Amino acid sequence: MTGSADMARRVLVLGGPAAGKTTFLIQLYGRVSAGTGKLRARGAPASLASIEEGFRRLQQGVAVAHTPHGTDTSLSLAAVDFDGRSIDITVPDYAGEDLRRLVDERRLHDRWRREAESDQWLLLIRLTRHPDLPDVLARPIGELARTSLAPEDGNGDPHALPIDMWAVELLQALLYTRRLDTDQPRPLPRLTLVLSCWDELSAPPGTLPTDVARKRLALLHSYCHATWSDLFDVIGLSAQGQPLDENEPATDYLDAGPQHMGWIINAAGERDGDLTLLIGSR
Ligand SMILES: Nc1nc2c(ncn2[C@@H]2O[C@H](COP(=O)(O)OP(=O)(O)OP(=O)(O)O)[C@@H](O)[C@H]2O)c(=O)[nH]1
Ligand SMILES: [Mg+2]
Repeated sequence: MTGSADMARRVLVLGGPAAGKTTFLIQLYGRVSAGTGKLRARGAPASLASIEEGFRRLQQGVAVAHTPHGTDTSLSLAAVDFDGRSIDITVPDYAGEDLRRLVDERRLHDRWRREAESDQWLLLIRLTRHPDLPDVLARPIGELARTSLAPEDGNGDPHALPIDMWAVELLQALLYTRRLDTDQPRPLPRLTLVLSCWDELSAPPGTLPTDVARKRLALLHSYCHATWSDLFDVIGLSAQGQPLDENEPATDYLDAGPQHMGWIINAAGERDGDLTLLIGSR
């Protein structure tokens, strides 16, 4: 990192298996390095070890690999924003299954206690990995838990929770640990619900991410809204901009480079190529 920063910002990216965490991290690094968005690099990152392999894969136009169980790394970026303020951003990477276990086992290891202290939480949910989420108000909870599992979501476990209930449990556990060991009330971290792999949703242009969340993740959306109020927002993300194969290189990627691929859908439903807007976004 270069010099001391005006602000250090720890960003916790939360997401289960294949939610798109690693791909987002790599693309965020690419955008910050390219220097075309809200946040620009002000020096080389201390280490690229956490994203090196995935970065090479995206350069070659192929999908990144699954992050192995037990991984505990983070990417640190030294950046500067539009107003010339220097910001150090630290984002961890880990295997989604490790986060899932946190809720299943109802135990917060030291690592997650540490992560819960972050300034901002980005909760990534990839809706296509989950079946159409049923009407929570009209059906009993037990029935929902049994019937709304995707095979890859529940890993065949009949007790696994549907994604919106799982996410509420996760947020509650992290908030609880954040309040431990302190007598002082702590401010809430900013919370962004990120609907990842938005390109898979085939949503018409102008669709508001918050409307999709309200409809498909009703329980989670109303919980976040009630708890976080104006510190909560919903953003769409397509870190890749399109599907990528694990072996067959995508020619657009080879031609343009990954730093020109991918976009967010902001709260107003507009597409924006600046992925750095997710950091400290409103
Ligand atoms: N269509 C589409 N696919 C994406 C996008 N982002 C990631 N993917 C794909 O989703 C899969 C999982 O992406 P990862 O970035 O490895 O997800 P992860 O959350 O790090 O997964 P784990 O490491 O297993 O926890 C990969 O096959 C990616 O190519 C996107 O924006 N659009
Ligand atoms: Mg990963």
